Amino acid sequence: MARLSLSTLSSLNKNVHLPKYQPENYKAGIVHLGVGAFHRAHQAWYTHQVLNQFGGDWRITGVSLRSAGVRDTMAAQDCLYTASIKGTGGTDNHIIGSIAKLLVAPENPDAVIDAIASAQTKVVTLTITEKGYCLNNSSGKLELDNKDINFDLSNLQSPKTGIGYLVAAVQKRMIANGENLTIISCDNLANNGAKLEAAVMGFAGAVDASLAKWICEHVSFPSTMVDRIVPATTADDKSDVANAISAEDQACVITEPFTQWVIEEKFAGPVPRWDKVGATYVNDVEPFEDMKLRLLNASHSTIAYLGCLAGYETVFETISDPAFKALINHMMTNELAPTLDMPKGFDVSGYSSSLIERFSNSALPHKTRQIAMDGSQKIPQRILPALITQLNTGGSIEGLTLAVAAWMRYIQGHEENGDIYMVDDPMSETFKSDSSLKGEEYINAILGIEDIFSPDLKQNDQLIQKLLFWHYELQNKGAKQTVKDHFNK
Ligand code: CS2
Repeated sequence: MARLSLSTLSSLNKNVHLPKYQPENYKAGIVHLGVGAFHRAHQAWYTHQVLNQFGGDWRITGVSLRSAGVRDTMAAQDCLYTASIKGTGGTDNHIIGSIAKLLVAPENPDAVIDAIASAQTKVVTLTITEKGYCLNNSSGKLELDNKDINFDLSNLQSPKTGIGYLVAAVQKRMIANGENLTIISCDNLANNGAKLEAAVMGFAGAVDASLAKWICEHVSFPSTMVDRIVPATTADDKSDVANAISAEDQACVITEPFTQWVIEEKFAGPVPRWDKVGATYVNDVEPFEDMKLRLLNASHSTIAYLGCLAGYETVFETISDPAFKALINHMMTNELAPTLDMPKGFDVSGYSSSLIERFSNSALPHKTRQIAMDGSQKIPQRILPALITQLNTGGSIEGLTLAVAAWMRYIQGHEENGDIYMVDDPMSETFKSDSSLKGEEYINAILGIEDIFSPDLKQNDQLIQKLLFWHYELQNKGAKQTVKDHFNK
């Protein structure tokens, strides 16, 4: 079977949606750091829709910060790939042409710095995951003693981190052309724009005060809320896509019909008309970001940890268990929604029901283990803010504490039947050193990790007692029975 490429586009299956533009007619105007599946199904999807409707020099130069895998795969198919959209009503395949080329940072750091510095680039977008920001959890400042940041500060010509690249490139831009730049974080962090700005300013301040001043005046960091469920692509997905489009595609992404992008309207220069193709520009993203992190991502992480312990492989399988569905409904209604402050008239309960429907999409197997990774970075974003509010206001904390206890149990690295698995988390070594502790000692040790929990939480007796209760329930009965006994109303 031929490989998907510009020259095979015309021979694809008739029902495939092709780009309505000639990709090679448009230049790049965006640089994206972190060209994983999420980017290809989200920001690159929106930009593709802009090109479909309006054209323009808005294609994307994608940057892989570590490995050459995505570049090698995509270069072999002229950077084209399929977004395969799977709903319960069937699958729709779209060929996306918005990515112009890919760079692999360690191979050629100058090319990445030059691409961002170039006056042709108006916008930089990022999906570098929570851990890519290198911020201290309690001070909110850049961790200058983080080993990669430390390396970058003395090796600005060939940095390792996304933050190092941004500062090196913006410095070059300031000298080369002085053009404004909009840098958009697309990671699942509350106030992601402000966080990115804090990281960049922290780094720039350590390099040169006049650079920090220039950034204040010429670079903007809008906050965003990004949403689309994108499971990791499997070999079966690739073969389904090949059959559906009649060409081999090693870079395809599988996603759901739903997609949302809310962007703070704080642009330093031109941006694509993403708002004409489904994105929303608003003055204040925070309520939307909080809503998505707390209702979607907190539920996702709860499903991931309890689902993994219960032996459920996918979100769909987990939510199909009535007791788990009851737990998630209870959390959304009684523990998460009450902590939100949404614009008047916004239908939070409609949003929650639509999430249950999205989790129940049987056509999209989303692995609980995929969501379970990096919990040390996700729990503080997704679960703790609502938990703290509920503790302060005397609200229900049953589900939230069960979620935290399940995560604490998950990071011990063994199944309920004793089988060992790898805990994929930047703090896995810390967890390992605590994993032999028992009961209250274990709970206190994990609660004492200040990179995750603020110090007052480990003094909170109500919290400790609840976590301990769930810890013993999970240990004695297992996750399935625990959820059944307490939530199957
Ligand atoms: C998921 C998210 O892997 C995870 O942690 O919770 O990637 C989730 O699918 C997206 O945020 C949905 O927009």
